[in-house]
Amino acid sequence: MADSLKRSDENQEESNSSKKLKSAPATDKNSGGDGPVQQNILANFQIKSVLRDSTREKTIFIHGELEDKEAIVILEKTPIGQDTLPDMLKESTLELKMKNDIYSTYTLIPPPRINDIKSTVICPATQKHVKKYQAQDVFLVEETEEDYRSITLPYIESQSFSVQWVYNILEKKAEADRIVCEDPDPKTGFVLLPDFKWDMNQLEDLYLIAIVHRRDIKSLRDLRAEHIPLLENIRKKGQEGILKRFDVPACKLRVYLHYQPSYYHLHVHFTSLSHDAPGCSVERAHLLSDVILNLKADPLYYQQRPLTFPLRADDNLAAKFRESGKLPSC
Ligand code: M7G
Repeated sequence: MADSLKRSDENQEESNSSKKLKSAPATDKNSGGDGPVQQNILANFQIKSVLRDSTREKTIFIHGELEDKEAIVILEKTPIGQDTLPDMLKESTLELKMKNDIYSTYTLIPPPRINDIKSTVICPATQKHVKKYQAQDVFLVEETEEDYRSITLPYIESQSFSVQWVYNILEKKAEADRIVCEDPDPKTGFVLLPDFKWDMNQLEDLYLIAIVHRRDIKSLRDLRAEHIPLLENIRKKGQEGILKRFDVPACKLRVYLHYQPSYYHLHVHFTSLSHDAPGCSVERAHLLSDVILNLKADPLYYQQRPLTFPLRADDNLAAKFRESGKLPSC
């Protein structure tokens, strides 16, 4: 049953370890899912502003203060999921909202244990985090090789997000028990683990990331033909690891890189094809298979070709492109 975390008997061992991963306590080394009930730190969260309230994504992004530190809190209504359906239908209370001919609408109030809200806390948050989650106009930019050298690269070097969380994962200082598979090879190796956007409650919104061990590749722009073995290794072992652990075959996975990424340490996104994951649209996502083919056809494809990507109006990189006359001030 591919659309559920339930798996076949021969995969039961991995299934158990996947459940263990969910029920492990949330410590620094170990930040797995259904951990012990914690003191509700959010009770003291002082709301400053709602950055974005997406009714489509059923997600609200809030900026505020937590223990005198700037913080972002993201609250997301989780998908219902097929596994909880029977309990939900049996155990909920139902309030009639309206009835007209054959049509009726209700508010269904499920019991708390199947009514969870995925909550992400970033604290201390920087101004850049605040901007990342704020609703904004977006513009497309076409970046040439020269633009990358003179505008984007200096920007990345001066003000990109810290990738300390990435190093913590690679050095097993955080999320160590969430690792799905790892290849330790310093040149072609990587760590595959659940993305923090995925609560691991159901496979419908499966989302993992493969983070490379080597630290010299910032993004798609740095990829050359010499990196093909690394990329092929990530694709092959990443797909195998996901099949083994979650029983989801390669043909149901969308495997891609972002350009521009938020974090400039090479990583690859693995999402369920059925999930409309944030950032999987054509202006930002580059399918790993296409990237490999492009590099085989032209070893310097990503160094020399103009690359198009979206930028938010208030992004500092957008300001740099505007200053260079590359982005209209509309
Ligand atoms: P990206 O393409 O650099 O940027 O992807 P995006 O966030 O705009 O998509 C980085 C990916 O890493 C995203 O999918 C994040 O959700 C994920 N991510 C970010 N952080 C800080 C963490 C983390 O601490 N742990 C895990 N597991 N994933 C993270």
